Amino acid sequence: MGVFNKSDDKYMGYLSSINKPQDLKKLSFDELGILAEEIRLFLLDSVSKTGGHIASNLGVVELTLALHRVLDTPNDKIIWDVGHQTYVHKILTGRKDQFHTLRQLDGLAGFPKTQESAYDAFNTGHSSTSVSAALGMARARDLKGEDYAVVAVIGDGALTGGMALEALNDAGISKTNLLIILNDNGMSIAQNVGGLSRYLSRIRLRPFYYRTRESVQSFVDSWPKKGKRFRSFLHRGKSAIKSLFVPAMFFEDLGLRYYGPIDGHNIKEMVNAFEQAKSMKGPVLIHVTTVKGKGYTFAEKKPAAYHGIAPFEIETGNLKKRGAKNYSDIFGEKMCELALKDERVIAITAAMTEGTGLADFRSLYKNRFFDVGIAEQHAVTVAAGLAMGGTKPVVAIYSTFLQRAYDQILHDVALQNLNVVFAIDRAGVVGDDGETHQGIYDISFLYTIPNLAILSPASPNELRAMPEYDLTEHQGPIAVRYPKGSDHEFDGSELPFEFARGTLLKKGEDVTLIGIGHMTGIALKAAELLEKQGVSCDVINPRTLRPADDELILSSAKKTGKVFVIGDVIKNGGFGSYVTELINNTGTGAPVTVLGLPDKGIEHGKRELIYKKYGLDAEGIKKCVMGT
Ligand SMILES: Cc1ncc(C[n+]2csc(CCOP(=O)(O)OP(=O)(O)O)c2C)c(N)n1
Repeated sequence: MGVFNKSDDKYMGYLSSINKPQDLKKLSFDELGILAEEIRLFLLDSVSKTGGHIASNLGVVELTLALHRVLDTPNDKIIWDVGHQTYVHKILTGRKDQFHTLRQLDGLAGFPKTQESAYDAFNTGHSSTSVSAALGMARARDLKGEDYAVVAVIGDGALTGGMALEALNDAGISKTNLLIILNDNGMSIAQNVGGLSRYLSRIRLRPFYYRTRESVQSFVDSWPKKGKRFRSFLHRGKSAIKSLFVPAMFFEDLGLRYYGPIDGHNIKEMVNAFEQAKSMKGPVLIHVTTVKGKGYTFAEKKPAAYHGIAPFEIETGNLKKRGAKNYSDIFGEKMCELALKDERVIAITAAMTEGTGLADFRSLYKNRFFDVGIAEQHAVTVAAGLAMGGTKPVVAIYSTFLQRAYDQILHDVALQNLNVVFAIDRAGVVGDDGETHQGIYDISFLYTIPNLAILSPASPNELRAMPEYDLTEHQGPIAVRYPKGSDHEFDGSELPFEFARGTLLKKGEDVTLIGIGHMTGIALKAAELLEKQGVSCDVINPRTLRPADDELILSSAKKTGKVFVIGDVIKNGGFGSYVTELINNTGTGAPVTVLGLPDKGIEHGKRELIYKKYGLDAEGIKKCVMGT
């Protein structure tokens, strides 16, 4: 299918009359098919302006229509795994008119939010949680004697996360009524990986319809049940026959009824299957196959590039603005350089090759690159094993997803003081993706982990020296955390990197400003504003947050008598707390103010607007220092 013609408004008829899911029940299957095309146009028109997860949403248009056609939401509950594919659901559940505000401050969130709509049954953002949440909700329903359907929609990518398998293991023996829709497009963000993914591809190639399963089941069930040896022989025979005809024995053997694969772009077929499943007892898994990016040529051809995308031109598929070289690019370049010099250097990603800048590394060093799937915990312990085996592993994970692997960092890496490098991308406020994706907790939780050093560059260029130090000189685990994008107010790369040494970027008498990572540049800007008010500032770039440059911090605190630690991270328990304790314990007497984010979820919106809202822009810092 080609690029849609935006001016073709013959398609806008049905969508304008859909304000709630019940409105879908009036439409025929043909009309639903036309509505699906209208929704695609609407999605493209809107997401090309706001940016967002276009490819996954184009892929689930028919699936979402079929679900809402069959279910009685919000009484029935849908839990969307990751939740990046809920745009169609939002459009159908009364949020069409606000859709242009998607991912903007005070606008619609890019993920399900129970606070936003009664139709959003559970908040998601991190992968592989849907089956657990759905099972819990189904159990609560049963215990309370209530009656509604609970449905988890999980992608094949999300199925590679350990939690999803833990949940299937539990759901299989649960006997509770639970519907799991496996939305299989063969893709995670990029091509899906691993044995489970290969297993699903094999099933996709054997498209037996769900009716076959029923007939095979009743056929084998009709066999006689007498005699012990005969029974055991029959049991083996039944399994063999079933495995010939029922494609997904894995799910069946876990205790789930499996139906599929079903064409996830055929509304009628899905509606029939969902209706049957709704009336069944026990946990049921329906496997639907979809095409990521469906209907928009560019996204179908390059689904990874259109997974999460900045504003783009519909006609060409090109981004409206190309950014400068960002932190992830520089990290990726540096990794390639270091791998060339030392063949022990290994890169590990948990399904984020492109996002973490490792695509070139993957091409150049295939044998030393591991995409482990959406499995952050496993990624970290694999790294521990690789370090134990004498290689030099670097695990690149977004700050927010590293939360998953807290115990693996502590138990498997840090307590054994292994040489594992953690490249923590998207640290700090991430902006559009919002609450579930903010990288604002890492310093605080990493500060509790023994033996772990933490670095934080103030600019993309300042990052250059850090992986080199980590891989050639450092002994023990080390994390380098850096933000999204390329924005920075100050370069700093000309100052050579020295472990555990900060740099004094500006000398003053009245106050000390310490900026964490790229907040250093914003602190410098605040210092300029403060100079105009007659307040002169020491500005420190700490670079190593742990072990910190105590000497530099204390000497400045003694001189100015007033310290401000500024970070786009939560205030509690991190570097700000460390500096406060340091100064208190050494009797310097300088009051320390920590400027950061409050102890609550931080919403979505452009990063600058979030900074402004929480007083973390230069003006906000100036005001805080002046006490105005
Ligand atoms: C714990 C965690 N790690 C990484 C991600 C980033 N991420 C978002 S969507 C996605 C791929 C999901 O693939 P799939 O479930 O198949 O959904 P699709 O987009 O293909 O529909 C990844 C890796 C995440 N959301 N959560």
